[in-house]
This record gives sequence, C-alpha cells and structure tokens, in this order.
Amino acid sequence: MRMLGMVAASAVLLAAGSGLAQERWDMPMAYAERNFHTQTGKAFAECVRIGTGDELEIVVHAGGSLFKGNEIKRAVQTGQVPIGERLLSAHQNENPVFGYDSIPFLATSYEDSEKLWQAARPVIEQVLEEQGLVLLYSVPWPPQGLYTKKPIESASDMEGVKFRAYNAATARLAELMGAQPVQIEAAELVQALATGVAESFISSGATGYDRKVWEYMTHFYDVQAWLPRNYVFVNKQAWESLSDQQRGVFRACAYMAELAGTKWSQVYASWTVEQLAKNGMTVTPPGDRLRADFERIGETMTKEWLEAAGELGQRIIDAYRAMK
Ligand code: PCA
Repeated sequence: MRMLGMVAASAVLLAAGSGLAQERWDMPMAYAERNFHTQTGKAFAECVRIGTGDELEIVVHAGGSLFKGNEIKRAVQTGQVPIGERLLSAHQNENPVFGYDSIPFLATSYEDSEKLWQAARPVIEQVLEEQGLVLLYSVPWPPQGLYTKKPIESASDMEGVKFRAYNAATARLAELMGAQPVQIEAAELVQALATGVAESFISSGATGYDRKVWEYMTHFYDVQAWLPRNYVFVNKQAWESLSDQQRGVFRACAYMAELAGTKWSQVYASWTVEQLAKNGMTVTPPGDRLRADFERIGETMTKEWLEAAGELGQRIIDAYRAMK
C-alpha cells in the first residue's frame, strides 16, 4: 500500500513537471523577458499552478509576443485570452483616471507610490469592473527619467526633438516642452531609436537597461518624476468560471506577486541605473533649470488631469493626501 501510494505521488509530481495541467491560461505581457514585471508574472503563474494542485497552468508570453502591448486589454476584454498584464496609464485616453500614476511629482518615491495606489485602487477596480475586468495586482515601474542624445539644460533644449511617448501623459509632457511626441511600445523602442523615429524619451532605468539604449543614447537625467504601474487583470467571465477555492488561490498569489514585484522593482531600479553608467552613459540628476521647467510643466499637467478626471480623480487625490 505504502509503495503504491508513493508511486501515485510521483505520478502526480511527474504530471506537474510535464505541464499536464487540466486547464491552460495564456497570459500576454508586453515587456522584456528579463524585466522584473515578467519575472513577477511568472512567479504568480507558478504560485497559481502549485496552489490549484495543477488544475490550472498560466503560461506567460513576454515581450508582446502573443499580443502587442496596446492590444492586450482588448484581447482580455473580448475573451481571446483570460488574463494579461498592461501599463495602466496606457488607458488614459479611455478614462483619465487611469493616468492617476503619471502626474509629474505627485508621488516620486516607492513609499508615496504605494500610498497613491492604495488611494486609487478602489476607483480603478470599479472602473475596470464596469469594463468586465477583475483587477488582480499591480507593480510600479522605477521612477521616470529623461533619456537624450545630447546634454539638456532646460526644457527649451527639447524643442523639435522627436520624443517617444508611452501614454497620453508622456505625449502631453513632450508637447509642453515643444518636442514632437510619437507613441511607441517598449518592445519597438530600439527600432525607433535606431531608425531616428525617436531621439529622446522618458522611462525608467529599467527599460533603458532592458533595451540596451546606451547604443543610441548618451544621457540619463534621473528626474524621478513619477512611478507608473503595470497591472494584471482577468476577464470577468473567466474569473466567474473559477471555483471559490481557485479564486482564493488567485487572490493569495496576487498578494504575493504585488509585494515581491514591488521589492524587485526597487532592487532593479538602482541596479539598472548603475548599468547605464557602466555602459558609458552620463547619469545625473537634472540641473536646476531643467528641474524647474519640469516642475512648472508638472503643475500644468496636474491641473489638466484634475479637470479631466473630475470627481473620481478628486477622490483619489483626497484619499492620498489624507494618508500623507
Ligand atoms: N517602462 C515602460 C513604461 C514605464 C517604464 O519605466 C516603457 O518605457 O514603456
């Protein structure tokens, strides 16, 4: 009996190792394989596989390989895939509240980003729910800085520069500097820099490192302007098809992923900025004039966002201020 039990147990383990899960969920993600968001997604998937006793296997597809970044939300909403990850502020065109995390200088540290997320989460959850989506977890990108091919002393040095934007806020910021915005996914960033479609952009040290941008860029101004977020979400019908127990596993794994991913983001933040310098880039804080220009632009953008996001936006800001 004991032998039989052991044989049965190893058969289960074998099944686990060979991907014989009863159900498979494809999970498109938009960023590089080695990026911490992707690694967090994989840890989440593994947690769900173990937690469901191999009933459900989530298969991560990194780098926009299954769906491009800007296709992922629609793919999940229409049920082409049950789960996915996307940059939250990319949906700012649909509803301004999604851009709550890309307001310059509102929250510039991990601590403040966490508070702002706690303030925003119920609102974001509600808006997504109305769109047939269930929010699972969210992890911040490191603070955003400016990449250029020449020294920049003030915003006016950006006049006419072709500027890669990743959401409405970065496009607006480009406009306010007199630069020319063009929307490009991180997966296509290098091609855009190589062909001259883009000459500058704002992003984290992480994305600069992931995409080895030192081959094209010379300067990284560590502005620390905001920490935009990725979020992982599920199609509501797919969510409802799960058992209570499976949903419990998803929630527990999401909780783990948010904590672990945020830690990895912090570690990756300083390490990747160091790698930019090691690979020959000039890494420096913005000078006083550039900083003052960014702050002025930030004030304009804050005002514009509050007007656009209306009552829901105000609710987020009020809840955030109450936590400070
Ligand atoms: N990297 C992503 C979004 C923010 C970031 O740091 C990008 O550049 O597309």
